[in-house]
Amino acid sequence: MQKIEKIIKNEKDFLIIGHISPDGDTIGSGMALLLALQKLGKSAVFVIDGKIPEKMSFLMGYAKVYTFTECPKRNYDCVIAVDVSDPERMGKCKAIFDVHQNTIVIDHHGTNPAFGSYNYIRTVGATGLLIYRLFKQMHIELTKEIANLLYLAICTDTGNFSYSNTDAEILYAAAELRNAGADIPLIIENVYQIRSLGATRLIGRSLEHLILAEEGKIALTYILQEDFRELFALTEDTEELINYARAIKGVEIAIFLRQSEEEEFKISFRSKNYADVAELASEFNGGGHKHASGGKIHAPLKEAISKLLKAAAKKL
Ligand SMILES: [Mn+2]
Repeated sequence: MQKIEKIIKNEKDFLIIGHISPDGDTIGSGMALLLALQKLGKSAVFVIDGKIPEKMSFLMGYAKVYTFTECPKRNYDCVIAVDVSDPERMGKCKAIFDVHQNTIVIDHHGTNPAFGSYNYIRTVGATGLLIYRLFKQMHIELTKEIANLLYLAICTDTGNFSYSNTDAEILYAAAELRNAGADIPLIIENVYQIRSLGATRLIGRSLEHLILAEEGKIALTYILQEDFRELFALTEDTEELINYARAIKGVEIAIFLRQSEEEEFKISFRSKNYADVAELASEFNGGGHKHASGGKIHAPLKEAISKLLKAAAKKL
């Protein structure tokens, strides 16, 4: 971290890259870092190859998040990837990262191959906590804006402080962010308590598709492209669907498939107690954490389901 601190102090022009299918952690961490760098008198740009979820747009007034196409293509002094578990997760922005000599990776995924010139990788609850540590180390003031962004980052990646990654340090950080002005009711209302009509309808559809296997220890569900069209729902509306499968009593592994093309599915995995779904995801072009991971599969629906159920059964 000291080397990273030095680079941040010395360099002047930064590009921050978040991950595709952006979540609260990558958005909150990246934007907090952006504001901090600007406060230090640096110039900085934050880019994500992907759409900011509607429910997080309430914090987007603080600064601009560039799309890949809009992103100013200049010779940055340093490129920083936040919450990016592997280079592919940068989408089109990977091309910018790849050709740069001075790169930093700040991330909390255990499967991260440490692909930066400098890497600050610790398996903690959220990348937001690593950014928080960095700010403490550098005596960067937690403004109300930064507090809101880091709170968003850590609360979303800990399931609003309910997953097993919720440790004392992250709770202390949350307390300090609250002290610094984090508007918890505003954040929770937007992120957890308002649901679009499309997302509400998708819950019903995904439960109609529910499949249980291995005596109820595996639950699988899916949403097809036609479901999105029929229910006027968006890709981002699927995010919490896997939780309904995971919540079923007796389920250890939950699997959710989202059809991205005719014979292609994005997969989410969750486990409750002992199953390692990071390992499971690595068999399906993906990775992540022990209890939450993702991947993809290229196959017709029926074949995808049977392959997934078979592979998941081995992790029980
Ligand atoms: Mn994260």
